[in-house]
Amino acid sequence: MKRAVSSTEQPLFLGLDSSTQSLKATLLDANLSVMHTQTVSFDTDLPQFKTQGGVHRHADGLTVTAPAPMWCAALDLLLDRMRDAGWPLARVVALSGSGQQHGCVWLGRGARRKLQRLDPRASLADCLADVFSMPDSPIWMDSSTRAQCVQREAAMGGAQAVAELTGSRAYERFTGNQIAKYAALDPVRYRHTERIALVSSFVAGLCIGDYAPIDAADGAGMNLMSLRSRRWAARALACTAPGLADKLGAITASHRPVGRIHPWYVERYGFNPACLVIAFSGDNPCSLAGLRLQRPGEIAISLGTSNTVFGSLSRPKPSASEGHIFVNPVERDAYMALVCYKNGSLAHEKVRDAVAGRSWKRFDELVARTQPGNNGCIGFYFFEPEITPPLLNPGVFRFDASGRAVDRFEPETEVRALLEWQFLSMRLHGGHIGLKPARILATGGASVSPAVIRVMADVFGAPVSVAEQADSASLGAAYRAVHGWECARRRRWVSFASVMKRAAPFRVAAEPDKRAHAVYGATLKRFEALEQQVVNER
Ligand code: 5FX
Repeated sequence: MKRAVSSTEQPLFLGLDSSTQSLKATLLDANLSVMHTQTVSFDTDLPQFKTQGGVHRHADGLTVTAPAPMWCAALDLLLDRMRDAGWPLARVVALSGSGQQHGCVWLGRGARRKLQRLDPRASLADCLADVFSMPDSPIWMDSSTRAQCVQREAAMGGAQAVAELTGSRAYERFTGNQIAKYAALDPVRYRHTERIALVSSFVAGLCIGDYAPIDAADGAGMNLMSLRSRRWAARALACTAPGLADKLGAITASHRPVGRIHPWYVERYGFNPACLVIAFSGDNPCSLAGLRLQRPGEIAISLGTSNTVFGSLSRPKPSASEGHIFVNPVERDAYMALVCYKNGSLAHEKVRDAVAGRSWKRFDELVARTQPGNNGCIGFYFFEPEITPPLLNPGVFRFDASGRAVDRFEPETEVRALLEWQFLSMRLHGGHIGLKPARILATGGASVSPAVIRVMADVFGAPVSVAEQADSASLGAAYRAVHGWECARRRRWVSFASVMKRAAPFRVAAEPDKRAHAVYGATLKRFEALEQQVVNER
């Protein structure tokens, strides 16, 4: 099976996306066209891990974890499916990947040796069954570290100081606060932990059979890295846990190779032994690459398990009140600003199931029966503790045109209220951190709905294009594999834009309606005041 790619064969590029609910793969040809995709869904394909939506929600309502061994089993199954479907894996010259951000994987003493000595006769799940010092990995949906956030912010000089140092004030889900919690809970386990990886760097490590460095874009979501120097910040490490720098390993630029694929993949699946593994990054940085956001004023709205709104920035202004600044994974010396919502697609589905008989078609028909502005009705659908605005005590709140709280809306009012809430909130909070769109790129499951795209275009007053492949993180990971490979091949920095010239342009799916946009402009102040009222009351 071992052989190099011959000069007559086109090189191929692979992107992996270890997201909250699934592991996906995207295979690209040399013209950047998608040849194949493949998905493993954690709940249904790996029922032995008993996840719901890829996670375990704990009884306190705040702790959310995912079983780390599941990510190994998922990669085994994904590779089997790629091989069984006849993917030409021997032609893959570079691969990269994406991971849900902030979650961490704790690897015990001896884990590195086990990674290095993967045995091609056994699965990853079997080879690595006992490498985890903490098999339940805290993930981005967790909100259980308020105490650690307060304590670490105080130690670092306050929320604004932390935002300026790391790009965000201390957030419950950010890795540094999670490490502080679990290191204090069980110091012995912490001492016996050899490496703490992010989900992204962990899966990169599975590919190279070694510990892989954390890339600067995902590293910015930890409250541990200096945003400007792209190194671990001594002040942030000092108030987290002893000896942490050694356990975290190095930080690398996102376009850099972290190694070649481990022989395990060559023996077992026929990969090309020369296949380069480019640093893995977070799902949002990878989506930024997948949506090829390049010009100022281009913003992305990703409608996934989390909803996010983000865009590229050259001069970031980290704020203690909202949003995050991460490192841009595909532009040198640039940044990205992001606002994240926990109540994304699951909130959307809950409302659909309650009033539209579990049907997206029916949901869209109901939206079409109402007018922009929803006759003054506004709702807030916090089924889970929320990140933006920060709210630990969930609940659903509805207000009629006179601002009176009401218990229920008619089905058509309810569906529009859900969409208007999501996009008005993005316009409000994204605007506060400088995300003012001239053009929007939409991605994620709900972006296929014309009703969703219409409300989005009208709320923002900007044309919306829809990514053809809803999973922009896995596509972005594959694009980053191309970019990293080009930089490595030419031994110099190559601009991402020049590499992406070959990719097909996005088509505009909705132009904004001026009148509808004016209605939303007039609604925004009222929306902001009601949101504040809801937050104050919780
Ligand atoms: C971003 O800060 C988030 O927490 C989420 O979008 C996760 O990355 C979802 F995977």
